Amino acid sequence: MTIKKGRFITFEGGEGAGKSTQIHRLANVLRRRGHDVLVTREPGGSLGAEAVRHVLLSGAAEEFGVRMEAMLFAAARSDHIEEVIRPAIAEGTIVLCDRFMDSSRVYQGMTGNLEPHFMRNLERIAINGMMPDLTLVLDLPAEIGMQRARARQQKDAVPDRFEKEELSTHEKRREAFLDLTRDEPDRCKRIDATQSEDTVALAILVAVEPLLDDSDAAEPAQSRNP
Ligand code: T5A
Repeated sequence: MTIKKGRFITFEGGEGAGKSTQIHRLANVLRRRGHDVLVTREPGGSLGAEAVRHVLLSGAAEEFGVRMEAMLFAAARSDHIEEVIRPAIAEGTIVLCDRFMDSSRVYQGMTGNLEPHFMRNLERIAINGMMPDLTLVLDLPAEIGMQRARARQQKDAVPDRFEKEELSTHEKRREAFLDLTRDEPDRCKRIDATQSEDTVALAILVAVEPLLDDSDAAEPAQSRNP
């Protein structure tokens, strides 16, 4: 009996960069190729973490400070990993996660000005060894991302806790994500998200392909169109 290899792929980037769109496209391609795929997201993805998601994105935790928010993101991440991600990977599933630890590094660490030492310790405890095999950083100017996010929102929807921040803050986050791709080039790949959805999907498939072992798949490849 061969043991299927689980994989852990995370999608990162600014608001409206196209992460959800591309995760679903990639999931469809991988499923057509016979892989077991789990699509999940942060903050959230498990019962406990979804409860914390509401507290964070509604802004209810904002008044308690960025340190408290960072700890809530970490608590949600720990629950998500132990309840959902680690068991799925152990079963040979390809887990695609919309945001993960790099969002904490950027949003709370970099633009939240929390001390690197504190952030590193929090990350180590939260992820408990569950490092992504690959992180795709969808990169585009913050202004375009915000426009896309606003266009998608329903007319009377209010921006969440993080969307409402200054454009200059979102630009700093873009730079911080790009720094990650330079600091950890083996794990983090930059994807030009200004391109059409189809072109971005193809670039993502090219980045993911080396991780895949189609002998793990249940059926032969049928379609390669992302
Ligand atoms: N956060 C999260 C932290 O601060 N710390 C953390 O540790 C974590 C995990 C999560 C918030 O929490 C913060 C970061 C975030 O602010 P969220 O609601 O989950 O918030 O939102 P986001 O992850 O930011 O996701 P968005 O929904 O804003 O954006 P996506 O998923 O990147 O974009 P998507 O796919 O929904 O696309 C947006 C629009 O653009 C169009 C789509 O059709 C859609 O309308 N689009 C394109 N248009 C043109 N060309 C393309 N190539 C396009 N691709 C998509």
